[in-house]
Amino acid sequence: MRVILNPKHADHVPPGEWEGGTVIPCYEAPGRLEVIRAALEAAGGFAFEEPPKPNEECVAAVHHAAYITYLREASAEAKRARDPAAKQLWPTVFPFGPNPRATGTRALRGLYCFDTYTPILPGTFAAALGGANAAARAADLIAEGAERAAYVLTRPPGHHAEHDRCGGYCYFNNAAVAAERLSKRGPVAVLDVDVHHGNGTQHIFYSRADVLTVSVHGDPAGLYPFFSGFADETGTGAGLGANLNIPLAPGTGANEYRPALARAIEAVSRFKPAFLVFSFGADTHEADPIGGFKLPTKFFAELGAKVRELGLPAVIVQEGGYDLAALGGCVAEVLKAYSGN
Ligand code: OKP
Ligand code: ZN
Repeated sequence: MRVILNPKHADHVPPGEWEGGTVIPCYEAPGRLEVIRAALEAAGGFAFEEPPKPNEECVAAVHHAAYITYLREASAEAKRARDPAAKQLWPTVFPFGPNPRATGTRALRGLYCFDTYTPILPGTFAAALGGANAAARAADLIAEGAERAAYVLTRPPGHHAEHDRCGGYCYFNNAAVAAERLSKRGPVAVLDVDVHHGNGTQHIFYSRADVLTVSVHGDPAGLYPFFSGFADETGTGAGLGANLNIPLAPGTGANEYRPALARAIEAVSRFKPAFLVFSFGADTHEADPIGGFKLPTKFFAELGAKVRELGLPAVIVQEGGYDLAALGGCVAEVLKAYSGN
């Protein structure tokens, strides 16, 4: 299987995340990508390549132009700063309402971000764009029929990033970039199995009838992102009925997960998509420090095999997964099963 790697991922190294009045260590770190890469190299059968040179066109297709400009300029501002504290841009004010009058940098930081886990650093724009470009490249390989499946090995993740807001460690929505590109050639289903609800992907396609979004995740009543991912969110306008959320209880293990996955796959299959975007997060693993689910490593082979049964050409996009000891093995199991070995 071809692996499209984000060459710029290590430009973005979060110093921590702002939680309840202090900065705590952040699990979303470059080592995540390194352990996945090492596991795939050890497994064999994977060919690594980088996307062509940076290009913003693919993100402009799913994100607000002013948001993209903000991310580019805020990263440049952080790069220019001399004071170490000014090299991390954190939101402090969150403008709300139908017509927020946000123009100055202070207000923009909160206008274009919905939490305090997602700082903008000197390399954030380049790293996020590298991931989006990797997703676009993978989508093109699938759209042209050059491959039946391609894997996007990237961080930071993307599925929480909305049309005009970053959040949940995510800046550009890589899965949405791939889905949008594929949707030019036929209907697309996005299946998101990260333990956290893919609110950004849902948000971007919420009124679209040609892109089905399905997410299986921890109940947002008790898990991040808290404000999105409930079962009654089913789409709007032309997209009504083209969004399915399957929230599961904390502590979900393989026995509870299996029927939920079957329901998700059945919904994808009924939609009769031409392409699949598989947002894969390994933070459902029993050892994950922030997930709260109890899936063992061997379940990930079953997961890959079930998704493969759909028989769809697929872009597989890396989302979360934070236990460095388990992460590589989970990804290898899913991808090996997806390629049928
Ligand atoms: C990103 B992805 C932990 C608080 C939660 C945000 C979680 C973002 C998850 N101290 N922080 O979906 O894996
Ligand atoms: Zn997650």
